[in-house]
Amino acid sequence: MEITGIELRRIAMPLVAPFRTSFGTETTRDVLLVRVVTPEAEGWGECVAMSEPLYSSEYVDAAADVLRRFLIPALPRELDPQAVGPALAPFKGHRMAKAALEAAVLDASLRITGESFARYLGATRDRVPCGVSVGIMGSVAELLDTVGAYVEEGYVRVKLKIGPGWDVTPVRAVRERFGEDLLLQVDANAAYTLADARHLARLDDFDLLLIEQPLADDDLVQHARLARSIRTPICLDESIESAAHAAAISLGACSVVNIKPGRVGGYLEARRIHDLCRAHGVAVWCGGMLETGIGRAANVALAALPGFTLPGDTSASRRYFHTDVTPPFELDGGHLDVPDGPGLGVDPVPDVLDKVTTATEWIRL
Ligand code: NPQ
Ligand code: MG
Repeated sequence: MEITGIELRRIAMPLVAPFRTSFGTETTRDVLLVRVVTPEAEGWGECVAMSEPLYSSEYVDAAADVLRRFLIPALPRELDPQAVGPALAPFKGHRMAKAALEAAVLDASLRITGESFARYLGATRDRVPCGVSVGIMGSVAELLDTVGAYVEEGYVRVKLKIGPGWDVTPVRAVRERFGEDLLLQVDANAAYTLADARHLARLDDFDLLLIEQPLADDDLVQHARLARSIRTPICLDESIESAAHAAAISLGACSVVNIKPGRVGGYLEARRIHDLCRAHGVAVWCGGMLETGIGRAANVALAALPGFTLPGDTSASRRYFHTDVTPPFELDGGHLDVPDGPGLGVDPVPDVLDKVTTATEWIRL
């Protein structure tokens, strides 16, 4: 099956509430969608880069540029998901752009063969338990209200975004209000240095599942040192960009890995990291990048693999958006159903998609 052409579509999705992390505040999700068209089916991929290079070096305009200038021209005309990674490998980095293109090829291919993402990736469950990521708030009272509402909705695990000046106090307050049975973890998005080790050790009192990315992306050696001076397990996010990086585990830099398909260059690399970690008895969970229903569908499929033993940031659509571009993902007893239709198993709703689209570009192959 030959690819006819590829559409790059920019959409602007207003968030239900501003999302504040240690690196900034977002009010609108600026998303690049990739649509691969063939005579028999089309496939969708979502690029998770942010509009600014604050989480990683990637950003949406750069992703669109590298896709149109280098990645799409290098793509084999024949629709073959396994061939995408090798064809794009000569181009360094730009993993989020590569992941979106590979996902779109994979979706088109699976829609033709009738297989779901979940089945193709090797999922062993038909629903996944869901966690929620809670931004930095203006006050502890506001945080407790927000967490309370998510717990009411059924989320089985809560992750608090932390940073210098917003760490021990909010974590203690949430632990005291919601009790020791609440599965609780924190995410610093690289906001600390090893000089903060004694301060971070104060979080040991709160029985956290893990602390995610306390130090800078490239501070693997310091993460290994920090791991020896705090009891809370360290989970890496930003630091792990490939299966090769996941070998950081063997350095003692972390004992848990957050897998985000975009960050590591695609769902196939994500599966390789899963397999590696599983073989070493290292827990993994599926991260989130405020995806629309398109990226969310694929993440939920990935999270259904057997090594994903911790709840992911695979929240319901309404956590982020009043109106999703697909039929909304909704929590049922703290779980999301894994789509089982061909490919992603969900389709964008044309009217909604048109309303949020800010630009489209057609690239003929
Ligand atoms: C994380 N995500 O695990 C990220 C980072 C993050 C769900 O906590 C716009 C787009 C804003 C992507 C803010 C969660 C974002 C973003 C934070 C990703 O580190
Ligand atoms: Mg993170």
